[in-house]
Parts: sequence; C-alpha cells; structure tokens
Amino acid sequence: MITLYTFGPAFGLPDPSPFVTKAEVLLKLARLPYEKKRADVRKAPKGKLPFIKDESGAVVADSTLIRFYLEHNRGIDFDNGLTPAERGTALDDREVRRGPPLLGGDA
Ligand SMILES: N[C@@H](CCC(=O)N[C@@H](CS)C(=O)NCC(=O)O)C(=O)O
Repeated sequence: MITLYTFGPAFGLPDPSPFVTKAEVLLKLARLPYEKKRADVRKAPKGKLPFIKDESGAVVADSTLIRFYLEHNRGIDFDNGLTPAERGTALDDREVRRGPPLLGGDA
C-alpha cells in the first residue's frame, strides 16, 4: 500500500498544505488504497511535504512527481476523456505556466 506523508490536520483542514491535499486528491482519483502518516518535514527527502513511499520502498517527493509516478507506474490517466488538444492545454497550464519542479518551479 502507498503511504502518503503529511503534516496532519490543522486549522480545521485535513492538512494545511495545498500540495499534500493535491497529492491526496490524486490518490483518491486514482482509487488506490493508501494510508496517511504524519511526517517530520525536517526529515522529508526534499525538506518539504508531501512525499509517498510505495510497497517496494520507493520514495517519491513532490506532488507533481507523485502525479507522474501514478501515471507512469500505476497506469492512471488523470486526463481520461480529454481530447488531445485539451490534454495539451492542461499540460501547458499545469506544467509550463505554473512551473513544474522539473523546470525549477515550485507548483
Ligand atoms: N513542489 C512541492 C512543494 C511542496 C511544499 O512547498 N510543501 C511545503 C508545505 S505547503 C513544505 O513542506 N514546506 C516546508 C518548508 O519549506 O520548510 C510539491 O508540489 O509537493
């Protein structure tokens, strides 16, 4: 089972971090079983949350890379139903305009 490492509930929210929330929504959309554990952010692989660990012990840090992991390792198509043009627009908005970690951004 995948473990999602989080800050834990705060301020009346399931988690105060939008990135943790994004990763959890991705896991819910993927309909994969997962568990959540609170993590000490100072010990996180990149010094930030979220990160996940899978059954094999593989660790993926960063919500965008978690999305890539779910798409490429678990065969999840989050853009299912979109036309090729819509997929391009979504990718452009998500990964180029907002600046993905792979391009040095922090979205
Ligand atoms: N690009 C990362 C950003 C993660 C991020 O900035 N997390 C913040 C909380 S919202 C964090 O852990 N900050 C801890 C710190 O900077 O010390 C992602 O998408 O997961």
